[in-house]
Amino acid sequence: MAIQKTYTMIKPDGVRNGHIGEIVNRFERAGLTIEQMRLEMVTPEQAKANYAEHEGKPFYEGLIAYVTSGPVVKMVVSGEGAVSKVRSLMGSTNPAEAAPGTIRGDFGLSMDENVIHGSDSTESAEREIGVFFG
Ligand code: IDP
Ligand code: MG
Repeated sequence: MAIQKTYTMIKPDGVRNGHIGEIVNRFERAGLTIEQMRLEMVTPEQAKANYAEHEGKPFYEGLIAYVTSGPVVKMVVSGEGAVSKVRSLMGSTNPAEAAPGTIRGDFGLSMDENVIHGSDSTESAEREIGVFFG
């Protein structure tokens, strides 16, 4: 598999609950490289662009409100198969179903407060890196 770049973001609950160091550590231990990293708010424009595929779904408005509610850590991460590697480290979307040892399985609280976002394809990664890092 080729070297890829992906976009990943520690959501407001992950920052608030003190999981930044642990998550960055897991990425580095998995052989991934942190290329860019910023602690800051998500703007409403960034939130809508990132979650455009979910517009109109019942949870969409809550998701936008949540992800803009407090500081996040925005990252570009690279490495061999980085897109799927980050998704594996994250675990399933619903923390109740995420395996122990995954970030969501270990730290996730609910569908909204599920700690982390990660691009789901190389196409999404390219788009999301553009949204968050210009
Ligand atoms: P992902 O974050 O694992 O890629 P997506 O299906 O892309 O999952 O959904 C984006 C985010 O929207 C999820 O991380 C979660 O916070 C929220 N979400 C997804 N589905 C639901 C739902 O059915 N109820 C509430 N929130 C949801
Ligand atoms: Mg997704």
